[in-house]
Amino acid sequence: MRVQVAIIGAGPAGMVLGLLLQRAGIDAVVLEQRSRAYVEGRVRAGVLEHGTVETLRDLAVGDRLLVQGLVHEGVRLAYDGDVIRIDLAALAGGRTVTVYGQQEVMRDLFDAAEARGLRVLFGCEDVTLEGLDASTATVRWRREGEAASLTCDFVAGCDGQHGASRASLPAEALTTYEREYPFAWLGVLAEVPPAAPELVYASHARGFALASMRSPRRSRYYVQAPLDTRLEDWSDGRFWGELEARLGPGLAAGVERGPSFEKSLAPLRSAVTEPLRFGRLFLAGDAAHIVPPTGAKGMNLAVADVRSLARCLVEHFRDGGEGPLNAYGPAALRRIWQAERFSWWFTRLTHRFPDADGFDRRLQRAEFDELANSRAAQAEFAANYVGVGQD
Ligand code: RFL
Ligand code: PHB
Repeated sequence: MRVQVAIIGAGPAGMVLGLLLQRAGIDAVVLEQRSRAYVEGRVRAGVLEHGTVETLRDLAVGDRLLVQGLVHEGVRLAYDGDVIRIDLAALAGGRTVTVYGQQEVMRDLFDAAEARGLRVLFGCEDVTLEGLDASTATVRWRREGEAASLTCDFVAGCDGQHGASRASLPAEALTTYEREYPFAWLGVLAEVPPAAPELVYASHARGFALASMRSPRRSRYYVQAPLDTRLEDWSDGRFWGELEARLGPGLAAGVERGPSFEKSLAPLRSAVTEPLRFGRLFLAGDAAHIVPPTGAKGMNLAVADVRSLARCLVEHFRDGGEGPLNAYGPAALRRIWQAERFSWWFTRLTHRFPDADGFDRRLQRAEFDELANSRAAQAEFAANYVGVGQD
């Protein structure tokens, strides 16, 4: 098989890129290690930035999103039970965010790929890349026990945090800048109405909590927990009790308890790998960077990356030359570092760090008060939350 672009990974980055390239008449194939059911079943992101919604609409995969997505014009922050509301729409020029689960996004993308004939090969194991510094790259894999390969002009590494693309490069070609956080998020899904009509990010002496949702009848809640947390130690009763304590009495009154049907632990990490291009390989999405989920940026950054990458590849195939190919990384990295900065700052503001003392706690409070009282601080928060700099 010979294609113009081989895309490794069928997460949000790989699938949006595949559909964008296909629309531009570029021959692309997506190689995914797992099954469609597995990728669609992963409970992950919930908040789509304005720019992500626009991209999905523009790709004509937004019909269900426009009907079922919950448009949020504001978001709430709580500090030891005191609550402020950031009016995103008023402060960010009418831009809002939309609550729509990543599982739903994936279903829409896979349905569109199937309907439009974009080739997505699931169950591709042992993917290896060769010839990234030659004139043609080769991708090899095994599927249902059979060895297979293709040649291509470019490879898009969209295979997430633990994928094969980045790992296949010589260590000296890349630098990873990173921060690990000494805690994780324990998340649950429950078939109960959300505690509040908008998301609540809560900082409390006991630790961080987040009240989110998937629909008017389905809630998604998180509490900060130690990295070595064992899920079996967290009964539903313990989870609800901890969540309510951290949200504070006002918000806790709105929490409806119910059985959880999903419980998971996600460690927090910030990381960026540079550069984003190595010869014929481009990195995009979680394969290139990780943000802690506090800013809800991960999937949005992945979509923003591939929107830029698609534009650069289309320009290259149309006009030739290296210019567009070299433009991708630097522009994407500026946007990525803005999201890294915001996610790191917001994590630091809202989480309890094990080595923090009274001084740190008072600084957090002062920063929260600044957000409560300063329209300028709120405007900066709103601009970052709805998404900065779609290039
Ligand atoms: P993905 O989604 O990880 O997809 C990569 C795909 O590549 C496949 N793969 C391989 N395929 C072939 N060969 C290999 N060797 C391969 N290795 C891996 C994988 O099976 C997978 O299908 O990366 P992508 O496309 O870059 O998308 C990134 C987003 O999924 C991620 O950033 C978000 O889920 C992060 N995230 C959030 N993002 C938001 O924008 N808003 C949120 O509210 C939000 N909340 C979250 C989150 C992530 C969380 N966790 C679990 C880390 C909340 C949580 C708890
Ligand atoms: C979610 O609903 O899963 C969610 C919402 C906001 C975040 C992270 C996750 O910042």
